[in-house]
Amino acid sequence: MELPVIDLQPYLDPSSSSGDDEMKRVCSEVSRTLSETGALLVKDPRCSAQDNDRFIDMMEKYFEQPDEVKRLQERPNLHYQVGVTPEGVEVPRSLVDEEMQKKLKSLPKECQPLTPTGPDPKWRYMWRVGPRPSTTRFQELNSEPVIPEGFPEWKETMDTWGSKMIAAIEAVAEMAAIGFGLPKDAFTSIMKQGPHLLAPTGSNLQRHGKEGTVFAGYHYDLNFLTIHGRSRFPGLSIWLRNGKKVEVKVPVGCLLIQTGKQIEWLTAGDCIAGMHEVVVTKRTTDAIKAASEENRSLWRVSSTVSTLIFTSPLLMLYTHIRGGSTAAGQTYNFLYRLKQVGFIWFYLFSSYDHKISYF
Ligand SMILES: O=C(O)CCC(=O)C(=O)O
Ligand SMILES: [Fe+2]
Repeated sequence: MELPVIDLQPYLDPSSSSGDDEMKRVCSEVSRTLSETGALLVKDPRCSAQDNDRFIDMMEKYFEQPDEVKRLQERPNLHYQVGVTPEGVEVPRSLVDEEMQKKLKSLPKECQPLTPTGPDPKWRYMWRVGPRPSTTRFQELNSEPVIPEGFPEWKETMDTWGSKMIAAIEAVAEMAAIGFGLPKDAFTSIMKQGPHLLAPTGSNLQRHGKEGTVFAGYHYDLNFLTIHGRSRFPGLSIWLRNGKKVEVKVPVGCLLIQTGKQIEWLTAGDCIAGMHEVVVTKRTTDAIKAASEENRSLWRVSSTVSTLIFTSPLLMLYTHIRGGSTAAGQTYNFLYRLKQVGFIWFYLFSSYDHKISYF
């Protein structure tokens, strides 16, 4: 299945669009696609392939350094919420969540994810993007950034790419809100000052390039929406709402957006958090071969940006009336809202924020 590519240009510059009806149709396509597939491909004229390349070039250079040099940016006392996370630290949910393991065994064989045997062998770098609140109960989420030595361009490159990706997400979030019949700023107003993260992964294909290696075990992202630029090495597969597994192909110059758990809570299940995994496939090994022949880096870098809803108790709920006006429908709505409040209570008040892992 090919995911549709949504061009954001007419939304960003309405003078180039063909009218209100067309705009509404595109917004409905955005919300419907997010709801049915948990993923969306977009083209944003503000995020060029060159911007993505500049960012990936720098991250390849960073990840190619010896492990002990990278470890100088490790901040385990801040639960890795800034700086580098070495390989072998992030544990995929499917390794520990028994309910998820049962569910995925019920999928048809060809749609089952690969079973991870341990923590993910990928590195990650966490860099906060955008303004932070001046006071916060969530110190780890708002800690000072870590800048590695020898990269004078680091801050500018990270901030530029990060804010461009967030701008793209904001446009999509507005379009999705319109498509869902909500106020245009329903999502963006509660994203302001959120602990958004530029969180690229780095996977060493020279060491772990064997077909079948699981870089990121089956999981969903614990955020509002995730956005990625195109990676130089394929390997990401997503699961559609109907359980079908799809290997994602991101065209050059396009961005991939995925639904996280927060949009599931906020829409009371109109969207569900998109399940995905990153595995070395035949397409990845072909790309490894081509890169080796051309003497290019064998680090697979993802330009992942994770956007989050502001960590404030003022989180709003948007529940659709899904069950209709019958008594059964109303009971369903009530139970769903109760479940949503429970989720959000857990998110805000449990000690879970101290052990946070967004991916
Ligand atoms: O490496 C990728 O392409 C995506 C990794 C991922 O799923 C994540 O960072 O949550
Ligand atoms: Fe993920």
